[in-house]
Amino acid sequence: MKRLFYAAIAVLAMTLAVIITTPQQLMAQQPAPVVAGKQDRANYESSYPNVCIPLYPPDLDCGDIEPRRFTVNGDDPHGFDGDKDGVGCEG
Ligand SMILES: [Ca+2]
Repeated sequence: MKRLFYAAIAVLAMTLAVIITTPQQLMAQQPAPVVAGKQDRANYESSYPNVCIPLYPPDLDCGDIEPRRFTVNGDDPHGFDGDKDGVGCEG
């Protein structure tokens, strides 16, 4: 009878551990969003509407960021679109 009691406690503890850790693991596996929500856009340069590029300054170069061939509008404060064709970091 004691063995059954300890087995039940062990199963209960394992079940609780799965319930407690599963949501954290799911959240950790989700990739970071490439495009921020509207309320988050204030922290990023508006010249690059499809990617999250930090505000200028500091000045960033293409080697400092991951995105390639993204839309560039307006004044392009980081200078990602050297040939002014509206596409940043083409190289
Ligand atoms: Ca360009």
